Amino acid sequence: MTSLQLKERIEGKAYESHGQSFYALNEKEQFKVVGNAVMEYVVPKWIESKRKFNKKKQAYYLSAEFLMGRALSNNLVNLGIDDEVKRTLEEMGVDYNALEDAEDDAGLGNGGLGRLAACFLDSGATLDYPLSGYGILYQYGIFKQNFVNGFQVESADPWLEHGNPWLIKNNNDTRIVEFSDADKVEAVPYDMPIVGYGGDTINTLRLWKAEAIDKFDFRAFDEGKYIDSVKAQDEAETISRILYPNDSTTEGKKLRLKQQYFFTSASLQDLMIKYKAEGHKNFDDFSKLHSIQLNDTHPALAIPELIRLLEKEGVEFEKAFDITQKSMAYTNHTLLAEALEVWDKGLFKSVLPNLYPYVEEINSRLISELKEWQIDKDEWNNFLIIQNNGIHMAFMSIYATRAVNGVAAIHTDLLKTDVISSWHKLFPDRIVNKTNGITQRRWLLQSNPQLSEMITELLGSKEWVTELSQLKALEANQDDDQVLDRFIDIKHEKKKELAEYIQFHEEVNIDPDSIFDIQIKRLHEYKRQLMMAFYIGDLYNRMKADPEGEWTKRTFIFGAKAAPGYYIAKAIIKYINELANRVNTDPEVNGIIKVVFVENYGVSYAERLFPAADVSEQISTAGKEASGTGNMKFMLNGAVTVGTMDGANVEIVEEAGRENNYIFGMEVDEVVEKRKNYNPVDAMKQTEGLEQVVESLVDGTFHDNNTGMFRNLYNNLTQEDQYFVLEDFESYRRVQDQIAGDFKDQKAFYRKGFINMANAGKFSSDRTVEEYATDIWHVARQQ
Ligand code: 26Y
Repeated sequence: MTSLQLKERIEGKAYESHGQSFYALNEKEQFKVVGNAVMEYVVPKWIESKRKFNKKKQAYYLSAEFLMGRALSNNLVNLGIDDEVKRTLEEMGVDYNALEDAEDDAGLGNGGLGRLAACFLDSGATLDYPLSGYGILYQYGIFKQNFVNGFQVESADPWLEHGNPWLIKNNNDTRIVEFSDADKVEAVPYDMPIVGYGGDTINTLRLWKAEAIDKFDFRAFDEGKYIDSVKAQDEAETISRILYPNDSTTEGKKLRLKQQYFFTSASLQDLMIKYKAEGHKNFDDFSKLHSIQLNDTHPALAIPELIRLLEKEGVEFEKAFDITQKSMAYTNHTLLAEALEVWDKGLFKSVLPNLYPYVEEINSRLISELKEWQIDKDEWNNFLIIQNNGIHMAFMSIYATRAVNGVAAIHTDLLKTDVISSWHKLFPDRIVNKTNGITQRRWLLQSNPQLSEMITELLGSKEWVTELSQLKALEANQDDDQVLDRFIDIKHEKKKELAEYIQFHEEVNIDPDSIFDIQIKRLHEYKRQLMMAFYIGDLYNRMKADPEGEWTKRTFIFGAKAAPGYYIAKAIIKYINELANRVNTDPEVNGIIKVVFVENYGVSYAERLFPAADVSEQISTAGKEASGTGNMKFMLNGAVTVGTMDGANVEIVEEAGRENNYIFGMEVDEVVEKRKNYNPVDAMKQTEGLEQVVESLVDGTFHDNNTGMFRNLYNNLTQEDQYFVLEDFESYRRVQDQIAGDFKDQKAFYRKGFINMANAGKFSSDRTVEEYATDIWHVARQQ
């Protein structure tokens, strides 16, 4: 395609879709038109990909969340037409960066679990694996976050408002989902192309939108009941209206249950209809052609649903169970007991009366096996799917799938030895580890072109883009002054870019010469944003006491959304904003330290933050963070980690060396030991300066606008401190102070970051997907 052809295509699209000249359109419209032009390029390859995977075994990633972010640059880069398109747009007088910024993020996820799904799709397509995604087309993605007086305020995210060029509605594949005999809706699929790097494979993310079967009630309209006439449509659409902005804590919400059933049932019907259309006379080969990965238990209703659908096709229960078990695998993403999904039995029966009997049958099958294996009755509550009026989705998922995996080595070990150890004894081969990963295409190639270019030059090839382990060869350059200087210059440039962005969006002026110390992730007590805030509070107090001291310049950056109903998390946001306000307006310190809490942290903001980081904060209480994936994005961009021995941090330091990172705090066994006998007030009083910081919550230093929030936070800490913020504070402060010292020798400091980058190879999602494909899915690449 020549640049003239592309120009004509873009101009033609504008006439067609807007009845206007391309040049008269606003940025959002221009983005859409360019997206449409790119789709013309995508579609033929997409059809070709579908053809090459036809009749081959395929993997299906069922997930309630796909945190995709933007697609324009990703698609252009992966298609290899980014230079060409940018040049053409430039010739047309279009500012590409503005166009890129006009795309709304596809924010169909809360955090790590949703972003992991997106990275996996990118890797699957890049590696030419037949991997499709199945999820929900939420009308509203993760809420938008604003700060008003330092408080988080949420608003809706109407990401589809201006249309979306990447979604193709496929009416022919509409399925009917039956909640009960009287409650049925249509599931209408919208397909998004997943363009692999190199453009050889284009896979599909199929997102279901709920609609009424009878969209308009003529009778009601005739009778003048206008609202009633569209009531059915409105009710049906509610099912795919909004992503639950909740991570970790489950709330027995009827609508969430409906969402889960809605997309799993539609997806399975989809697979079965296609299977039958291929001419299979029975379902004997179903599990040989399908691997269904359950992304946590959110799609676990797929288990009884597949059995139900198979029985409807005449397959008897035992056989259906066998096919289901052979087809499915389950990924666990949490160690927090409160995050394991348990549905109220009454609620379940009322929403899904036709499905419930199958859950009972699965449970009965389990009981007969427990008897057969002579498991002591006292132990049964470690297994029973139905118990105490609850339906345990994790138990069902372990029992009725082929493989269960954790997402980092330490997490998988804790699953085996603690959380589900009884199951591990029963099925010693079922639980396996698949350490998470991230796609280097988005998190380095696109978001950090400067560093990418340097890497390509040093390695003499661009192969690292699909073979990240090649970064290891960069270790040979770790003592090369010129290389380190250039690495430092690039980091500085990314910090300058971020500083400009933050100046514009947050109206805070930050200094690119200071250490950029960044914590970005969902807000949760176990992730301990509060501990970093306490460090800043303590540092502030020390600086005030010694204003003439030699203090290192530092910028502390936070980005986090709190679940709207998570009161303590919201109190922490308010506290950090108050602290930021104090520090940033105090002329005695604000030339040295700054604190910024960026508003509305999401994928696109993340793409600016990771490349600009010097220090990555991964400070969860040991044993609580399953893996983390932000930690890997920082590492890949050459930051050092200040972290606990938790999640994938363990493997990060295993790869890059403990000496190149800042590890602190209690380890898992110490946490277990400490919990037996912990007095938070003692811990606070024994740590110099800590009491003053904690007291500042309630002694009038900071104000919570009389909400009582800070008192609550204070009580929480001093009475329980279940995540050991006060206990770990001293060792955290020690490494943080050490960083301030180490930064004075820039070369030595950035050398550590460089070594981290060189050792990030393991954390490519290409490696992870390869492991899933070989060990669990048994699917083959098709070039
Ligand atoms: C049940 C519902 C309320 C719910 C919704 C979302 C529960 C959990 C979640 C999301 C969980 C999540 O994002 N977990 C994270 O998964 C990452 C990918 O494996 C891990 O890296 C990270 O440690 C874990 O917290």
